[in-house]
Amino acid sequence: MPMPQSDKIWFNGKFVNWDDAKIHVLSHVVHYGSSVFEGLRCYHTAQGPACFRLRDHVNRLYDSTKIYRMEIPFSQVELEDAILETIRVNNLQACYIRPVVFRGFGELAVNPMPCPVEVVIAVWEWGKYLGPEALEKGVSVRFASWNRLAPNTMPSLAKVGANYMNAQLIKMEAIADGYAEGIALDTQGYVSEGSGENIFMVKNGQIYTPSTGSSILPGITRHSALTLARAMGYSVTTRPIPRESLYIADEVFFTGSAAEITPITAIDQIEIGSGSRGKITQQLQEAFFAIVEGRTEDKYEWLTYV
Ligand code: PPE
Repeated sequence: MPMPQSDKIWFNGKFVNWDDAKIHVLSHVVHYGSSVFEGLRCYHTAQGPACFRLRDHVNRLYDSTKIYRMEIPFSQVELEDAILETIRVNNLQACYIRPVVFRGFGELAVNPMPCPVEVVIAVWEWGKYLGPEALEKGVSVRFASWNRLAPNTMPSLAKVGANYMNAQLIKMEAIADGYAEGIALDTQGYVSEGSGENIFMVKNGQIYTPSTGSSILPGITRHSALTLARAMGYSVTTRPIPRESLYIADEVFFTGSAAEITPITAIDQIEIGSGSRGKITQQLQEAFFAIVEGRTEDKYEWLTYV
C-alpha cells in the first residue's frame, strides 16, 4: 500500500513539492547509512493540532548529530519552528513528523566530512503502527534471533538510519513468522527493545523496563510512561530484564511515538497474563491519550500547539 502523501516537504529551509524532494544517488547517506532522524506525532485536540514533546525530540536529534560529529546548519529553535510550519503548510490536524538529517552529495568515500549536512522535514497522516486494533486487542510477538547492537559497535542512544538495518532484520523475521513485531535481547542476553519500540513489563503491581545499559533507544514515550506511572503511585524500576521474566509477567507493553502504548498479549505463543490488555497498561493508555488529545491538564508541558 502506498503511504499517504502530503503537499510540501521542508528541504534545507525551503518548501518543495512532495514529488520534488529528491537527492543524488551518490549522496553519502545512500552508501554508508549516514542519517540521523526523529519521529513524533502531532495530535488532533479541541484546541487545534498539537505536537507531542517537540522540544525533547529535537533535543534528541541534536544529541544524535553530536555523537556522529554532524553540524546541523540550523538552530534548534529554527527546526522547531520549521516543524510547526510544515504542519501548517500541509493543513494537517494530526500527523506523524519525520525530521531527517543526512550527509549529502560531495565525495564518495567513508569519511563523511566533505559531504554537506542536509535537513528534511516530512509530515503525513499515519494510522496505528501495529495495526488498527493493536491498542485495544494487543499484539502477538516473538523474541528475535538477532541481538540488538553491541554497545561498543553502533551507539544505540543515537537514532541513526544505519541502526535500522538491525531493526529491519528483527522486523522481517517477525513478519515472516506471522508476528506483529520482534523483541531483541542485548548482547548480554537481557531484554532490550522491539525493532521500533521500547518495552515494559508489569509483575505484582510493579513496573519494569530495561535501562539504557541494554542497548535501547532512550524513548521519549518510554520517559512519558515512566512519568505517568510514577504519578499514579506505581513503583517503576529500570534494570536488566531476563527474557523469561516477560513470559511470566502479568502485563507487557510497547511504547513508541509510532506505537504509542501497545499491549503485548503473547510472546513466542505463550500467553501473557490473562492474554488480553492488562489493567495497568490500560490505565497508562488512558492517561497518555487524555494528555495528547488535550482532554486533561498538560501538567508536564508536553504539548506544543501548532
Ligand atoms: N526504540 C527504537 C529502536 C525506536 O525506533 C523507537 C521509535 C523507540 C524505541 C521509541 O522511541 P520514542 O519514539 O522516542 O518513544 N521508533 C520510531 C520509528 C518507527 C518507524 O517505523 O520508523 C517511532 O516510533 O516513531
